[in-house]
Amino acid sequence: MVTGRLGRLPTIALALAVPLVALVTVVVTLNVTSAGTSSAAGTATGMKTPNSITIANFQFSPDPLVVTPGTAVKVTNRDGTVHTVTAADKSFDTGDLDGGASTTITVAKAGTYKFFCNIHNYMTGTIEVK
Ligand SMILES: [Cu+2]
Repeated sequence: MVTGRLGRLPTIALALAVPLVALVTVVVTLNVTSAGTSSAAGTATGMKTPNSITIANFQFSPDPLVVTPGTAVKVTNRDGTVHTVTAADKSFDTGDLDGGASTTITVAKAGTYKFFCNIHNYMTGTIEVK
């Protein structure tokens, strides 16, 4: 009797657990799916790929910056020193950007653009337009 009861209990627990696990799996899957869909639209131009380049501590970030063609990219210089964002192929150039100042550059065509600071040539970055 006792053995039979003990033997039956896990079966009942299992019978209850299986639909519960299935339900939880479905709910989690739905959440992940909806979160993925909404974040794809929400963060495409937000958190994941900001339309901006920040210069700080003699570094460009993000690097690479990925944008779609024609995107206006805001460049902000957070250093106390003048910097530039100058394309290697000269397709864009902020010119001298004072510390604390910001400006906007636009890259119309798809491609990978290497750029550098015209004052500190060791400062380099990349914009991927696609
Ligand atoms: Cu510089």
